[in-house]
Amino acid sequence: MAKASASSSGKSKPAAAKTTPKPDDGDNFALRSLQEALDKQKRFKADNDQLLHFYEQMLLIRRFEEKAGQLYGLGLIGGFCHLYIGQEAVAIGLQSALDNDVDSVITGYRDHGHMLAYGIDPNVIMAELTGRAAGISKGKGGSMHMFSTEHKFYGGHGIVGAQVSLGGGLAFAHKYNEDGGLCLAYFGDGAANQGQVYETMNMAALWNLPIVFVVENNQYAMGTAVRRSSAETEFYRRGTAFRIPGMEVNGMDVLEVRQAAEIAFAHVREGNGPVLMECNTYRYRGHSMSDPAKYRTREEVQEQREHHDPIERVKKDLAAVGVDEDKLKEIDKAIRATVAEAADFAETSPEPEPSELYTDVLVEEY
Ligand SMILES: Cc1ncc(C[n+]2csc(CCOP(=O)(O)OP(=O)(O)O)c2C)c(N)n1
Ligand SMILES: [Mg+2]
Repeated sequence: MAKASASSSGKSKPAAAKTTPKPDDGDNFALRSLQEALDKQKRFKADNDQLLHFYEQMLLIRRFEEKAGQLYGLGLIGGFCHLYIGQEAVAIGLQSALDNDVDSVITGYRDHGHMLAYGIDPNVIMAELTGRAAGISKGKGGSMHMFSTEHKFYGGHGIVGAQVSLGGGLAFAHKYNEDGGLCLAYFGDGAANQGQVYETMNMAALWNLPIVFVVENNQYAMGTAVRRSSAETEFYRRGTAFRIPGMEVNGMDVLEVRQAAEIAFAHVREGNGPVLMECNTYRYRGHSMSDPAKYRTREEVQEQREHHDPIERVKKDLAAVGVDEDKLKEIDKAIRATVAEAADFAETSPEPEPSELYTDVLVEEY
């Protein structure tokens, strides 16, 4: 009755205005405080040596991946192979801010760059790609399943989104063991729609775990563009339901990524619980080597390469502080030689013995 009379009078207020509580300013501030800190100073103040090191590391990933693409084309790499070209600034910006004595990292199958960011020998990474005994996973993991527990790098996972829950476990271990470390858990924009990601966020926030969730938003999940798959494309907002502060970062600028890492890691290390960081980036190559990439135009890729390339950007920064072009060429030459040597090693070193089929299957012997 009341409803009918209200509508007939034409004076009813919209339902949302009556029921939506005002956001709490305190909570709101806490969820945006890291973004505000980043907005105040967007780029890390690197000295010339640090800048050169970022350049060198990103270029190593680029050249390594180009070579891996060639070896794949020659049939020397079997199975899947997902290249990281275009996304280099994300792994380098973040991992350069880690404390490698205590912090852990976990990611999906697009993992070569994250391994190289540790300074792990390119020979053993390339040898893993070609399935050789000298590979970092003894040639039995391949492109998607690389591990280095020595560096606290826990893979290399082929199941989309699974690494996020495992990352929650790593963060739990940091807290339980009181080792002062944090876990950096990377996942893609596609993985961000997996249910287990949010179960992990809930538990991580509830238990105040030291974890930084990083969405590497490269705009596509296989052939599906973000806007076709995701109702909320601003991934940094997705922690709001769990009171996890979000940060939106230009993943094509290594200095911005590094600055965001400084802010996020300090927050986590102070015992404030998880952070969700979205790094906006772009993959230049197909999803994997077998992707014909018909879901986007050449012009779109070209636009990113020409105007947003992370390596070109750092080159401009280096030029601005007076680093000579010849010096950069020299570095490129040395990197090409390192990568050529890694490819030779990966082609010529022996395959695992057949008996290796029966090892590393179970943790213990039964
Ligand atoms: C649970 C699961 N579902 C589906 C797949 C198949 N798959 C492999 S990669 C991928 C897309 C993931 O995209 P995104 O998370 O954006 O990561 P990106 O490849 O862009 O780095 C899919 C659906 C899978 N490996 N695991
Ligand atoms: Mg993606």
